Amino acid sequence: MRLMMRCYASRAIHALIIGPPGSGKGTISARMCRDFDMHHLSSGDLLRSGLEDKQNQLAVKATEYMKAGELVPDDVIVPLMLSQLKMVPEERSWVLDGFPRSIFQANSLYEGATIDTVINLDVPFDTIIKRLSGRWIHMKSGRVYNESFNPPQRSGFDDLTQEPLTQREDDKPETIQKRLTSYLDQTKPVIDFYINKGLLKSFSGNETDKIYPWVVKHLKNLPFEKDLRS
Ligand code: G5P
Ligand code: MG
Repeated sequence: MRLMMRCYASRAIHALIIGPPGSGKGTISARMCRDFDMHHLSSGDLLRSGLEDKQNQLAVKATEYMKAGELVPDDVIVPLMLSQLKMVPEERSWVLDGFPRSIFQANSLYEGATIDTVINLDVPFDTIIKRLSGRWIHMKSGRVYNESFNPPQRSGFDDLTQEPLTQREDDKPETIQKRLTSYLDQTKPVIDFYINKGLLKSFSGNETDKIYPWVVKHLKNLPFEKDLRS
């Protein structure tokens, strides 16, 4: 199945995945990377990996915002993400997870890159709140687990490295609430931005396993792939 999906694409796919905290952006991006051979760039993972280096000034500046469940300022995140994107080889497909999250970020990205599609995950907030309390992550790689949905093979340890898993500081109930509020205030307008550009595709539901096959179908039917098949 994986090989078949790869040869549908006549050129690299440039996709964004947006949605509220805990909507499954990381989980679905990982599956897209597996099935479509894409490069995954997650703004949250990049910021968290920088936090391990206490000399990293950017990470130091970002920490307080992340802990508080607020968005990191645009002047920090935009240069970080655009510079990371420039490092991806031109022929490579990519998915940007968690960026952009403000109209300023969306405009900056629109000027700096071509986007083929924007996948919007529309998952109810009560579902999200239940999921996040059971989330465990492998900090270095960004691999995500969940106690009920996709548990690690050995409880508390990463499947590939066998290193210990941790819980995110911003997954505390009070911080989750703040993240949801900042999503409504700052990130929801980004949906209208991409509707106006004709790029948005929304997927609604409670279960990633039901949403993902629709995402696959959508990616396989992007216009440039149809051209290849005709
Ligand atoms: P992040 O790291 O981008 P959020 O808040 O956008 O954080 P998060 O929490 O990473 O998003 P997600 O990636 O959408 O969530 O979801 P996920 O990790 O795949 O799934 C959540 C949990 O549900 C997991 O345990 C998963 O296994 C489970 N799950 C998935 N599907 C199902 C299912 O069907 N059923 C069940 N039962 N479980 C399921 O950003 C963090 C912070 O960084 C800063 C901000 O401070 C932000 O708060 N930041 C930015 N600031 C400014 N601008 C930006 N662009 C920024 N990007 C990051
Ligand atoms: Mg994530």
